[in-house]
Amino acid sequence: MEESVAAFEVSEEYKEEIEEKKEVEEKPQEGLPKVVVVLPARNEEKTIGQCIDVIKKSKYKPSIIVADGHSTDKTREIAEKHGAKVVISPKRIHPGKGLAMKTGLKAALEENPSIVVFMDSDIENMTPEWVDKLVDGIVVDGFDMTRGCYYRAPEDAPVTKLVARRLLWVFFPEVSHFDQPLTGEVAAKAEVWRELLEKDLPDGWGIDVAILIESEMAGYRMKEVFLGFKQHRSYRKYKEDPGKLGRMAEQVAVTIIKLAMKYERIDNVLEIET
Ligand SMILES: Nc1nc2c(ncn2[C@@H]2O[C@H](COP(=O)(O)OP(=O)(O)OP(=O)(O)O)[C@@H](O)[C@H]2O)c(=O)[nH]1
Ligand SMILES: [Mg+2]
Repeated sequence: MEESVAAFEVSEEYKEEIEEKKEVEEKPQEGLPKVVVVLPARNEEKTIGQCIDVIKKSKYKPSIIVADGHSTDKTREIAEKHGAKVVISPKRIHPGKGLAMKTGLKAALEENPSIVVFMDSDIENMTPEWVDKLVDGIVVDGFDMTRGCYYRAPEDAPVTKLVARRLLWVFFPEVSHFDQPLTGEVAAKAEVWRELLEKDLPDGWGIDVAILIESEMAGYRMKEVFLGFKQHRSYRKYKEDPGKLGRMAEQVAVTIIKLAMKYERIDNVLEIET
């Protein structure tokens, strides 16, 4: 019995060879742009490992940073185990998606990438093609920013439907055609992100719509990329009671109004029949 076990033992040399091969496989192919994916996460132990594994399979072989908002579950531990680098927001604030994204973005830019991609870490049905399609939109089609859009359950996305899209129509009609103005799946060239970091982006839920508006006002070329159906954990928390999204609705609305003031659009309200 002992003998047959020994027959299957792998030599040290062979192990080294496998490790070397793995390293090559994990590096992007020559000629492909360097891509970093940032995953903001707060208490996402159920999905973070799977998201990292899926993203690793992208043809762009991205490096992965988890921007943790002081999770109290095993998010950080699992992220590291699955091979992601973990950075933590400098302040424990809630809601803190924006602060986490800015923290993750700074860490990503230190790696000198060509492209940085954000993906939510509560997604249950992500595939490697999500990253591929977003990055292709920049590398192949020449856009500065690509933004994921998807089918969602009919009751999903009340803040998008009732707040973001309506207020964008009032104040920034040039972006009101975007189906998912609050998408968490966004890719852009590193220089675009560097410029956006100068814009004092919000620390909370306002960040996604601020990225959209500021990118439009800076004249960047953006396109939405269809990613299929989005199934995410957060939806289950509010599907019985959309009132749980009150804080998000408030922060998204206030962000749009503040930017309407900044860009002297606030008087647009005078045109709206009430
Ligand atoms: N680091 C950090 N991440 C956060 C925070 N709040 C949310 N996130 C992450 O941001 C991503 C999006 O948050 P969700 O709660 O899923 O909200 P959403 O899907 O954008 O919004 P809905 O479509 O309305 O559910 C998830 O990966 C969260 O873990 C936070 O305070 N800190
Ligand atoms: Mg979600």
